[in-house]
Amino acid sequence: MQTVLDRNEPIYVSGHRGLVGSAVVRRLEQEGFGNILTATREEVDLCDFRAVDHWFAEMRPKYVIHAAGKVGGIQANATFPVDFLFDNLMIHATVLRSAHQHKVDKLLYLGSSCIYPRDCPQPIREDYLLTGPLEPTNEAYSLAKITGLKSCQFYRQQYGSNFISAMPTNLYGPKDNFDLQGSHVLPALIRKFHEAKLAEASQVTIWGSGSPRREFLHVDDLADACLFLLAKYDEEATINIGTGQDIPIADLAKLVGEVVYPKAQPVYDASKPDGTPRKLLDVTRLHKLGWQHKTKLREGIESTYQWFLDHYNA
Ligand code: GFB
Repeated sequence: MQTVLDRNEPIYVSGHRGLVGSAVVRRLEQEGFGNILTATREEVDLCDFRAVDHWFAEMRPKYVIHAAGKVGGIQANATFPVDFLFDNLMIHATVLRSAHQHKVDKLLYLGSSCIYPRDCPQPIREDYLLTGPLEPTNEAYSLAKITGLKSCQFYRQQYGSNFISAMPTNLYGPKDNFDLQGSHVLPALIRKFHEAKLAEASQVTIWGSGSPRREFLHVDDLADACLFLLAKYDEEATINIGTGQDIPIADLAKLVGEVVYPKAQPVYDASKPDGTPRKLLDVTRLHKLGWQHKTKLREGIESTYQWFLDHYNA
């Protein structure tokens, strides 16, 4: 079945200022959607049921792409589990409840590849969910995102809501978080090599051993996949979104160094956690539906570094 998306109907993108939300808004504008609804945290606190319900009653979105969430890298997740659990639980509980009560036609909820068990077989298929223990460094965030995924399935079972969920792999791109304490690895390495260039430093410190492998999808590709799924996917099962290729952190560091500042050599800080050894997504189902990513990793790093230079006065 295909949902014929009416570009004139109101479509709400939560988290529109963030890495994912801003990419989704850019894509919707490119596609000619003329009624994109967004709300700042000051306009509506997504952790406040009454505020969200009042906003939905007033704005009456027909579609929702739910990209809002409290996100962060391995260190932020390991340091603030209460915040990552509570904020993300509330953010999807309020939005899904109001989406149901105010008869949203279709909602797409975005999770994360960290929902899967730490040591499950690779590449990770969607049906590996809840088959083993989670990675401790991001267990709180993962539990919150798993309940979001399951909530979409329960609304479908109990009320027939067309709420779908997708699990993206690690993302990067414009409007990423470049703060060295809270960010993910790719933007952190861009900033670290950039600062090494400014200081003419000979080394850049990489956390952990460099042996974990990660898969990286450019956020513009994710936004394209979101529109694709909003139009073409109506199933209860969650669906992975990724590139199907991963890279050791050590090779990522070399690649970022080549793009930003080849003179600095990576050195490894073993006191920092490695986190999940690997979390490569199986994207067979998405490929069978007809979607493929476009942005190659090196191109994506180059364009993200250019965005960083144009927008981030580090
Ligand atoms: O991207 P990252 O912070 O999160 O770390 P995860 C990925 C790998 O990069 C880890 C290493 O093995 C880090 O030790 N790394 C090396 C660094 N240098 C750095 C650095 O300077 N900064 C950072 N941040 N990492 C996240 C979850 O896990 O994945 C989130 O915590 C979310 O909840 C996200 O699911 C997609 O990929 O390990």
